[in-house]
Amino acid sequence: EQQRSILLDSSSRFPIPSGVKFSYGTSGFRADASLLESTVFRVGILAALRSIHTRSVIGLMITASHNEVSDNGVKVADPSGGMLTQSWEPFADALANAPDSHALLKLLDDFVKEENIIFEGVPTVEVFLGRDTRPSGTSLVEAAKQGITSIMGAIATDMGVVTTPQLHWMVRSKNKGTEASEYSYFDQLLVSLRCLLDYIPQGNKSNDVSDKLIVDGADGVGGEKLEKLKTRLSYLKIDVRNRGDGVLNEGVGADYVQKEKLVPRGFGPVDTGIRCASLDGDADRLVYFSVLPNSNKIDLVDGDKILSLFALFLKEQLSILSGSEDGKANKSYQASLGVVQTAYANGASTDYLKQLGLEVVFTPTGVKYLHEKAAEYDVGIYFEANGHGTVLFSENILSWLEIKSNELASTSKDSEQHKAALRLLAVSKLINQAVGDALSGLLLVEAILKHMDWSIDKWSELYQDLPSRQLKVKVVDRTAVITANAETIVVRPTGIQDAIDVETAKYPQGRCFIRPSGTEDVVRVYAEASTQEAADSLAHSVVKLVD
Ligand code: NG1
Ligand code: ZN
Repeated sequence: EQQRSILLDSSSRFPIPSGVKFSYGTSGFRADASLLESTVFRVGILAALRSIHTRSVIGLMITASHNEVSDNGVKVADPSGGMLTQSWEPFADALANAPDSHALLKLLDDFVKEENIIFEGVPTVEVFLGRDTRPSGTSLVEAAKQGITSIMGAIATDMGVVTTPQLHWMVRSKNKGTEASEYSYFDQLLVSLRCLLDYIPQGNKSNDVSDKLIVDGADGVGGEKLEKLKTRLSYLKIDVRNRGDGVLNEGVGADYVQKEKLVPRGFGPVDTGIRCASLDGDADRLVYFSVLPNSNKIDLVDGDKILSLFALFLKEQLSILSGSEDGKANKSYQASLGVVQTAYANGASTDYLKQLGLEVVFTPTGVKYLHEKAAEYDVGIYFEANGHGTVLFSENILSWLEIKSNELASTSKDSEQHKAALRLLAVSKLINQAVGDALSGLLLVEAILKHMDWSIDKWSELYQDLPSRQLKVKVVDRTAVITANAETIVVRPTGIQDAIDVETAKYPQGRCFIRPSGTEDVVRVYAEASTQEAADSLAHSVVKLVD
């Protein structure tokens, strides 16, 4: 009874705006910030219930990532630090759209029964709150707090302005019983980076790889955090630009750089020859680039190439480890290595990875799908072309690596095998195990380039991207488009796929697909072909089919 009146009272302070339908897409709820208070309040309730149900810390992040500054969004991190379980998404949708307090209470009642959420005997549970630098974040955090604390027994812990991956990392760390502060996050990154640098092959005199790096912070939280991290980093000389003085994501950031293939604001021809990287607004995406001479165009090194670099390095380390000193294969453990991409991966990257002998699998767009797939391997690497991705290590391989490295430390310390084991362990700590993380990804890229003694040009030349074009079409109802085979084929409306096939067949190396966006009211069109003109023309002709 007391619980009911608290809920009725608090929810009446957050009426839902009329005429809006909220949907928990691939990255939570997103909308114009002015529409989101009731949604965030309700997600606060959901996070508290999830926390009670799992008896664990849950995360609630307020961000709209690479979207414009006037937008905002909210998403939930599960106990492992990963995305909210998909089975709760329909509840999230229903909750966000409940017309009034009474409907809300009824929904909550039903869901608590259905999921069998037990309140008795629960110690106080905790929800970690984080937000990016959007001005609307402060009032939305307040709404979230009200939602969380309207569930008896739940408390909110405000982590302040953090990157999305930091919050996910903190949730994971806390639930593992380790420290969850920003300081300990930086510590873990720096210690594991140090380890990788300590085991750089002798003889790499780094003639090729400079220690100079320029980073575009997208005028968001990433630049600010990198500035802090930088003060504890002796190896690299990082020049952080777009640290928050300009407008968030406007002509800056990983999304802009990857889609437009142009230098972000604050960069120009003077930067030619220097390795550059770009983060997105909440620092969970990372791309690299170099500025082409005398122009504002760039040579883009996207998520697919970051993935290729990681795959190459990890494959090498695993094979050093599995070959024994006398040349016979070590039978004690055969680690599975898998690579996960989406249909947006450049065709040339997929060819390259397969030619390395790697297993490449595809999932629909959205990190929750890629993450889930990658978790099936001992070492699973996933990346979206836009720069979101990470490397997951299974519990099995981690414990095997621990045992193996201890064993090697006593039998053959400093052997190549011993070093490979230590490097792999270091990668598992450096790269965020919860979610794609631009800061940890950046440090891993830097360590591997140093290890390989590669310049960004050498890295970029691993393979040549096929020219591509991405367009979007505003539609009345994007849910009318239904796809199959990891979004490569349209099943409804009928007839469209045949028409796309006819267009695609006109172009050498042509590939094209359409899918409804999970974050915007649009249908996206992607086309690839042997020349830029051909890719553009294919994309435009398919746009006409959708319109
Ligand atoms: P949608 O709007 O579903 O295409 C976009 C990105 C995804 C993912 C989400 C979450 C593209 C083509 N799509 O999703 O990869 O990053 O945003 O932010 O880049
Ligand atoms: Zn992001």
